Amino acid sequence: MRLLVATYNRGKMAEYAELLQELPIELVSLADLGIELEVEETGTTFAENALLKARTFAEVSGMVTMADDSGLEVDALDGAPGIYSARYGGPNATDEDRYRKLLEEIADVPQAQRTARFRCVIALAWPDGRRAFTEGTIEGKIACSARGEHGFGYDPVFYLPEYRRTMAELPPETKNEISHRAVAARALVDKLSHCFVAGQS
Ligand code: ITT
Repeated sequence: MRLLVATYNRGKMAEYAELLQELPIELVSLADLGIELEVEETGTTFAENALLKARTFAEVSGMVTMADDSGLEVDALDGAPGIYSARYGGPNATDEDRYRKLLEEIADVPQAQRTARFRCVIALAWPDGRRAFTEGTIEGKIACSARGEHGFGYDPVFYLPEYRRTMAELPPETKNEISHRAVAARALVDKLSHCFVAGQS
């Protein structure tokens, strides 16, 4: 079986290559297929946006396709940037612009109230219309300044009290054991393994 991992985010792609390596399937990227297509994320939830991406690319490729919609929910901002995490800071913002804007916005929020979580919803879409979802979260706090070189996105400002490090300070193997994406990917591996047992493709 071949599975299309539909993301243009290189950080996500690298993580899925590790997270899904135990599956006896060939992972195919959008770059492998030469697909360049902008999917407008018009949904109001992570699940809706993940499904929009997975269905669109399943239709275009004719392959079983997974996509994730993910982001950071900051309690002091009532859950923002949430589904708008990629669009926070405007269309030309870089990852660094986005986390700097976040740090500025909550500069006055005290330590105890800087709680946040990363959320990842994976949608799986078959060309015949079947679909499945998995989800993962990880709780943490927004740091006062950026630290660390690993990972991507908001990782340098996402502090894990248990590890006393930001996500970007953790080795990639550790992030891939505990992250929101790791939790969602493990559930996906379980679901896909059942498909194999059931003889589905
Ligand atoms: P695709 O839609 O092509 O997959 P994207 O980057 O636009 O790529 P999303 O719409 O799901 O993906 O937006 C995710 C946003 O949340 C984006 O700004 C990421 O940097 C951030 N994000 C998601 N997972 C993250 C992680 O593990 N660490 C840090 N930031 C993350």
